[in-house]
Amino acid sequence: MIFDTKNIRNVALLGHSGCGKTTFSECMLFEAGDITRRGTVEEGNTQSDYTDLERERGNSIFSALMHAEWKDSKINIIDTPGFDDFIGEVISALKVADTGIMLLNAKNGVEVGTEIIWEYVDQFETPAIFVINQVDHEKADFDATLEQAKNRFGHKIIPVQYPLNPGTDFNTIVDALRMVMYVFPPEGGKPEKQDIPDSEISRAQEMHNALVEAAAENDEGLMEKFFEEGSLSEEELAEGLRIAIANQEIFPVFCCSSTRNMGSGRIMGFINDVCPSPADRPAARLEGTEKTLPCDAEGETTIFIYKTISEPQVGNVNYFKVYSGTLNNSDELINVKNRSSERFGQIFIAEGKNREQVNQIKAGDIGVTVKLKNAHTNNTLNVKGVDRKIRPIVFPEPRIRVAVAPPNKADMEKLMKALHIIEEEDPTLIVEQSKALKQTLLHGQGQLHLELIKHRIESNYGVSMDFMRPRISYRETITREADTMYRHKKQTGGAGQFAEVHMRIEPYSEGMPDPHGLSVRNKDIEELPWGGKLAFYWCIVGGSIDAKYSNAIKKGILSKMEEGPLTGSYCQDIRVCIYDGKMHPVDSNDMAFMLASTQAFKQAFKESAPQIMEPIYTLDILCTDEFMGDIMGDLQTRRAMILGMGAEGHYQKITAKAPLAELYQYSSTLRSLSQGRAKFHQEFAEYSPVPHDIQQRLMEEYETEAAEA
Ligand SMILES: Nc1nc2c(ncn2[C@@H]2O[C@H](COP(=O)(O)OP(=O)(O)OP(=O)(O)O)[C@@H](O)[C@H]2O)c(=O)[nH]1
Ligand SMILES: [Mg+2]
Repeated sequence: MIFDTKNIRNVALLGHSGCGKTTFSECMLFEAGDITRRGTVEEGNTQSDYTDLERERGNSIFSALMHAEWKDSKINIIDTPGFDDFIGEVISALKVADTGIMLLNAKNGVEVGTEIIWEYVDQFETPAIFVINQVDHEKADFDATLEQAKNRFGHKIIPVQYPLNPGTDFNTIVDALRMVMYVFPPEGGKPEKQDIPDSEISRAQEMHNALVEAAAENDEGLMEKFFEEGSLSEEELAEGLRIAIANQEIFPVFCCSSTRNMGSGRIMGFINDVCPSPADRPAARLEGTEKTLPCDAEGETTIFIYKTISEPQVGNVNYFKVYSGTLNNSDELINVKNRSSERFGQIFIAEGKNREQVNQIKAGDIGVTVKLKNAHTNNTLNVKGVDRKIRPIVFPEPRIRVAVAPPNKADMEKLMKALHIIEEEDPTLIVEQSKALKQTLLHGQGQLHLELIKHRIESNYGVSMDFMRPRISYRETITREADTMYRHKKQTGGAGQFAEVHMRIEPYSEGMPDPHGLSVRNKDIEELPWGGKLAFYWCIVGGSIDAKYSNAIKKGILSKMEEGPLTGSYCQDIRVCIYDGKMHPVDSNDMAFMLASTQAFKQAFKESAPQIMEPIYTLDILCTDEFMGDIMGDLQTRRAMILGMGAEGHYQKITAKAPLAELYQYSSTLRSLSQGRAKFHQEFAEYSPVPHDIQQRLMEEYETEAAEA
């Protein structure tokens, strides 16, 4: 069946892990008649959580695309994972969704995951509705959850419904939009409509009035009518709400029990009647131009890939949204990124793992394809002759890193190949071959994210990998002045080698005075590729060293700065003055001067109170009161410095600085300290000196390593 743009609804299910998104999606499919039995996450038989990993864990890891036909609409449902580690999946779903369905857990209220995800909903300006799920739970507190949502997300939160009897007896919802009461049979599904009892009328009426007012507020005509007649017809109300929701002026709130299948049908009805179609959303923004692209099935075809995943046997599976025009089976489109022409030999609509081939997908709709040659997440493909680029999804910076290596060195190439395949499909993973650390690093969103990548590599590509502590990118510098000289002399039969260099080294700082007692002939201040500076001053008087050797001398210094004398780390912020030396008319050459300066530098460095510097990161931690003590206590064991504490919403925010060396696997620690209810952000701040005992230990370790090598 082919759906017109105006009948398409793209919704993303969003919310903190465990609030019930996957269970809710199962209700939607069941109510729409797409499945005949509702699966559960416990049994591992839902449409959405179809990968082995998800079934084993009982959590969503990947976003899953499904669809339900409801009245006139095809509702594309993207069920997203709630775990923070998989935020990339949420972001890519939000890119193509036209409505976000934010589920709250009635027993927990607004959770950290809710907050994190809301930031993105806000950023994408996605219209949203809230569903307070799990109202059947014995600890469910609908009113408190609603209150928290209002406090957190503001006056735009307006309830449409409330459960009459939340808790284990739950079976009744009062609907203030339709002014009717739904009573569900024990097995859930289709409710019986009843009049709202007298005892509830005033509460329901008050809610109704708030909805009418909110609906009228954004439309002058409706406002007038509302003032004149004191009410609006059902159609007018729906129209007012439609505009208000599309403009993110209101966020209506529903309630539901997904395990009992009570409430999802009404929500789908609302999605059909009131939520925006892709054509009701602002035209898509394009890269590199002010022009925008309206969602019009009659336009020239443009599609955007929001997600790529490789499946064993199948290869790359690409999920895309048609932004303009209509994609027909066998169409050829050109990928803007690499100009490669791709034939869409098979296009599908999806139901989790299952795909159904179709002939056509119209603007606004979401589809799947396989066997494209060279197309990935964030690529735009156009019909020939069109050169549009949909603004790409911006994925978050990585938050943790780990070093990896195969247990068997010979498998390195195989491992890198597999990692690159996963990196290509998962934009929140970055694979780095660090020359400085001599390690392969994975940068990801969290421990779980990386664990799952390991699992996939092992099961799909038959190569294992070990996680190791990543080395720290230390820096070396000096804290006082030292003068030294070095003579390089070699007499081996024929031509000898001779060079003598006298140098002074000092800690470099911006705008420091000229060196005392020396006359500076030339200043060369070089930014080092790893940060910091080398100030190289030529202070030779009377031609004791020919200026033609200055380059070789600088090179000699740089070679040692690249592999510092203390631990082999980069050196930085040093001023070197070459002020005397000797040369030999026959035996001196570039090589001899390079060697002499390297040795002189190394010697001087050790005499100038050298200091190892370590990277310090700023941490912003958001948590609830109850976990503050434990989190602070843990920070104290990490050489952290607390910079500030204060309330942020109903959270506490701790700002601290801590050495990167102490933050290995911090995200896991924080998760277990807070039962998953804290979040943090870390950012490089500066280099600062390591304490004396650590410096000693690092130097000893380096020496042992060097001796073993
Ligand atoms: N009592 C009750 N339990 C529910 C309800 N909805 C979901 N659950 C349970 O909550 C747990 C988590 O449900 P999921 O549907 O996997 O939650 P999710 O939001 O998809 O979680 P992630 O995929 O990790 O983000 C399961 O044990 C469900 O059975 C509900 O309405 N009532
Ligand atoms: Mg899920």
